[in-house]
Amino acid sequence: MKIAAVDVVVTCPGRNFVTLRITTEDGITGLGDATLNGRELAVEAYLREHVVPLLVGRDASAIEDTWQYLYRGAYWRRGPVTMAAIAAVDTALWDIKARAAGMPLYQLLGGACRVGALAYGHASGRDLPELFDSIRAHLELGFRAIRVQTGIPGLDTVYGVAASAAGGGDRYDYEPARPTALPVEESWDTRAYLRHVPSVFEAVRSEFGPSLPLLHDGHHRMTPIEAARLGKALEPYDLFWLEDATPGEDQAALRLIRQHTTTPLAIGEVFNSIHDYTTLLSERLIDYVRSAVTHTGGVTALKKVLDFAAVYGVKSGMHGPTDISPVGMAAALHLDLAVHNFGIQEYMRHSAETLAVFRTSYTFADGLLHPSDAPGLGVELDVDAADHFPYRAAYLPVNRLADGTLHDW
Ligand code: KDG
Ligand code: MG
Repeated sequence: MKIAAVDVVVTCPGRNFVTLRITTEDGITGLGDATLNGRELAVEAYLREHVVPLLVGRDASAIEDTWQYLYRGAYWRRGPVTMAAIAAVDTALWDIKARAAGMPLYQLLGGACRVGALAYGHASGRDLPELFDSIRAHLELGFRAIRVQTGIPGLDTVYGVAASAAGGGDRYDYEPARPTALPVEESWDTRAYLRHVPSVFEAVRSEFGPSLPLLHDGHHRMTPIEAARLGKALEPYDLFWLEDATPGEDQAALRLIRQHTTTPLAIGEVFNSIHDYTTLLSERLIDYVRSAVTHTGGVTALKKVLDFAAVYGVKSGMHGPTDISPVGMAAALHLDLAVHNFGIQEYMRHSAETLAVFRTSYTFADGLLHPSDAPGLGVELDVDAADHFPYRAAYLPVNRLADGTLHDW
C-alpha cells in the first residue's frame, strides 16, 4: 500500500486549520491535523518543502518506521513545528490503516476500555452572575465537568473569559487567536488574581454543590511559590485539576508546587515530546498529561507518553480547544477510549462553519464523547468547502504587567 499523493490543506472556516491528506495507490485517504495556532504557515511550509517529497512512494502501512524516518532523519529534533508536522503524517497513516481494516481506529489501539470519554466544557464569566449562567448553560448541554475561568477586578481582559455572555450556551467566544495585524495586548496582575480566584471557587461550590468536577487553567502565569499558594488556597474546593500553574518548560518548578499542595496538577499542552515529561512523570510531580495528538508527534508518540505516564499512575487530560481541528479531536477520542489511564478530555465545540468543512461522526451525549464506529478516524474533509475559506493571519495575544513588562500568556 504505497503513498501516491500528499496534500496540505490550509483553510479558515472561522479559524485557521492545517490538514494533511495522504492518499494511497489504492485510493484510501487519511487525514492528520497539523494546526499550530498563530504559526500555521510555518508547519505548512515544513510539510510542503521537507516532508511531502519524502512520503510519496513510501509504504503507507509502515507507521512506526515513517515516524522514526521523519524524527531521526531530520537530525533537528523536537519543537512544535516539526512535531506538529510529524503528528499529521502519523495520524493520517493511522487513519489509512484503520480505514483499510474497516475498523474505527480505537480498535487497532487495543479496543475500548470505556463507553465514552468524560469531557469538560469551558464556563467563564466576567463576574459571578455571568459565570453561574455559563456553568448552568454547560450543565444543560450535558457537561458533567466544568472548567471555571473568571474575570479579575481591575483587569480588562483575562485569558479564557468570554467577552460577553451574549453567545449563550457553550459558545465560548474567547477565541484567543485574533485576525489583527499585531497580537492583542492583555494585562496581568498576579496578586489581584491570587486574591480573587479562591473566592470565586468558594462561590461556585456553594452554588453548585460538592460533587461537580471543577477545573481551572492558570495558563503559565505564576511563579512556583505563587502557584503553590494558589493550590493550597483552592484545596477546600476540591478541584479536579489546576492546569499550567507555571511555565511548562521548567519541569523542576513542579517540585516546589507539589511539596505545598494536594490540588491535582495538569501540564503539557505546549509540550511536544516525551522528553518534556521525564522529570514530571518519574518524580510523580503531575496528575494529568495535557498533550494533544496534534502537537506531540501524533497517535504513536502520545500513546507512548501515556503508557509512560501509566507506570506512575498519571492519567490523560488531552488538550481540546478549538485550535485542535476536528481531525485532531477525533484522534484524541480514539486514544481516550483505548488507553487504560484515561482521565478527562477537554472539549470546545467547533463552529458550524468548521463542521461544514470537516464532517465529523464523533458524538457527545450525557457528558461523554465517543469517536463513533466509522472506519478510521471518522472525519471527512470537504476540500471544495475548505477552498471557500482562505487562510487569514491571526495571532495569539501577548500579556503585559501594569508597568509594561511582557509576561507569560
Ligand atoms: O492555542 C492556544 C490555546 O489552545 C490555549 O491557550 C488553550 O490553554 C488552553 C486550553 O487549556 O485549552
Ligand atoms: Mg490550557
